[in-house]
Formats: sequence, C-alpha cells, structure tokens
Amino acid sequence: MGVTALALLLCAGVVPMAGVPASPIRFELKPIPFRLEHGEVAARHVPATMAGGVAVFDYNKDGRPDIFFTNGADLATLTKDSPKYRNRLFRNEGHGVFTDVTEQAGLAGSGFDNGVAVADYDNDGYPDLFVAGVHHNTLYHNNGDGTFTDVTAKAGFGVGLYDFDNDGWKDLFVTRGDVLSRPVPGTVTNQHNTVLRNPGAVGKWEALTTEAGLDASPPARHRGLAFGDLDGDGRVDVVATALASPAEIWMNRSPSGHWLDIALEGAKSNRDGIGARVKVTTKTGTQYNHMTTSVGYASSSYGSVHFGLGADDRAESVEIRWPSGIVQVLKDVRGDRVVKVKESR
Ligand SMILES: [Ca+2]
Ligand SMILES: [Ca+2]
Ligand SMILES: [Ca+2]
Ligand SMILES: [Ca+2]
Repeated sequence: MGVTALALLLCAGVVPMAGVPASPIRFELKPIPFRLEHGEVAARHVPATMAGGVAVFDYNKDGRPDIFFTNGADLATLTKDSPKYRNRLFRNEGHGVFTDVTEQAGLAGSGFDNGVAVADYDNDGYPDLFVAGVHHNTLYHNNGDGTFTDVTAKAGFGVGLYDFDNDGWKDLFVTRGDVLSRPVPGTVTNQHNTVLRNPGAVGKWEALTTEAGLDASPPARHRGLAFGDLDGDGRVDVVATALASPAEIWMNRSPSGHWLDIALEGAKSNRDGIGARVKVTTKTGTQYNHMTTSVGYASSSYGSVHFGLGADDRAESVEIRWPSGIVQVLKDVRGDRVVKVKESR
C-alpha cells in the first residue's frame, strides 16, 4: 500500500491491521457442521435448486438465538433416506459454540424440505416451527422443554402464519402446487391454495379451500406469497404468484374480531424493528408475535405486527422487546387501529 493510500485510509478513520486488508465492514467465518444436501443429479430437477431455508430463532428462550436449517432429500424418492439429509437444529451455547440438538428436539424431518417459518401459533410463549416441503409440510409444536411435536401434515409450498379471522389465534396460509417440471403420473401438479384455521386452545386444525373461496382462480403451481393489509380494514390480505399463471390477490373478507397492529420504528435497534418481540395481553389472554418481513417462499411482506383480539376491543398491555434489549410497555391500548411505536432511547 502506498503512503498516500494509507494516509487516505487513516483520514477516513480506517486503521488497517497487520496482514489484513482494511475494510469498514468485516466478517469472521465460523464453521458449523451442516451441509445442504440437495441430491442434485445430471438430469436437473427443480427441487434440487430450492432447498436451503434457514431460521434464526430462540427456541429455548435463553436469550441466545439458535439456528435451524432445512435440508434436501434423495431426489428419486424425495425422502431423507440417509442421515446427511436431516434438517438440523443447533443450540447456541454462547461464546460461539453451537450444539447439534436435532435428535433430542425431534426435528430431523422426512422429506425434501425447502422453507421454514417461525411463529408462536398456540400463544404459549414458545416459538413454533413450520417447515415447508416438496410433498408435505410439517407444523412442529415447541413443547418448551427442548422437544418439538409434529402436529400437522399438509402439502404446500410457501407458508405464512397470520390471524386471518382476528380471533386471537394465528392461522396458516399455504400456497400449493407441485415442483416437478415433468410430473410423475398420478401426482397433482396444479393445486388451489389452502388456509388452515387454528382451532384455538382445543380442537383440530381445519383445512379450508373451497369454503374459503380459494377455488375462485384455477388451480396452479403457486410459488411466491406475501402478506399485508391492502385495504386497511385490519384483515390481513394475501398476494400469491404461480408459474405461467396470473398473480392472485386474495382480499380477506372473513368475519372478523377486533384487532391491533403495532407499527415499529427502531432507534437504537434497526429502523424497521426487525426481530422485536411483541406481547399483547387482553382480558382473554396473552399472545406473542415478532416483527419480520421475511414470510413465504422467496418473498417479502409488509410489516406491522398484527394481532387479532377476538371479542376484546382493547389490549390491557403491549410489551415490546427490541433487539437492543430495550423493553417498552404500553398500557390500555385501544384496538382496531395501527399504533405507531418508536423505540425509546
Ligand atoms: Ca437459545
Ligand atoms: Ca408455541
Ligand atoms: Ca384465527
Ligand atoms: Ca384487509
């Protein structure tokens, strides 16, 4: 490096370390024993390019974010017929140590998995996992003791967990359609989307397709999926794309309970407040959600943090835990509106 270049760098406040190229942004590579196995073969298949979802979430609530990887499968059978295809959960022990806890967590999976979504669908305070796979999706309930239970199995592609009827329980929208470019005889390639209604504290998940009006467009190979309240009526609407088919906007016309949207603006944390966890307590109970725009397959959603309040027209309290560690609590918050919250300093 010439004297002039060094002087310029020093003027810019960048001090080069010995033997390391100077840069204002630097990363240190940390190995983790996971390899994305997509079973690629010479005859190219669509699924082989689509594996590889990652979720960073704190499954055991010790304050350290953990890492979950989805993984592929044997392409001929679309099953995980070798241990190398297992999905993997790594527990963050702190100090850069990650332990593979897949087995004890029960998260190895069985098919060719590509996507993953995190949400606390049963409002018990523990984040649950939804894993989207080529031939089946899996909803895993986080039992809070380090283990997960497979609680549902439905086919699909992109997924999003939102409370579509604002009854206080998050439902699941699934875009569907097969990934095979040359379908195997007997497999259905074009499909309608489906919404799965969360039954609440007791009961069974209900799969709604025709009932929910989702057969109003022809079946297709659905892919992209994004969410946002397009008309500001407090009901979360859906936009989906499908291969070689018109895009679909699904305006939410569900009979709706009360609702509350929390629109975050970070100050010390990132400006969108991504990663902030929000806890809403009403007369009926407590719910959790978090700020993210990353929902659905290869898509980005419009974010305020949405809550259905059911019969309650106000929240007794709204607690926001910002990524910075700052905790903000609002009391007696009227519902059926978007409440803007700026991070306190
Ligand atoms: Ca953790
Ligand atoms: Ca949960
Ligand atoms: Ca619901
Ligand atoms: Ca709406």
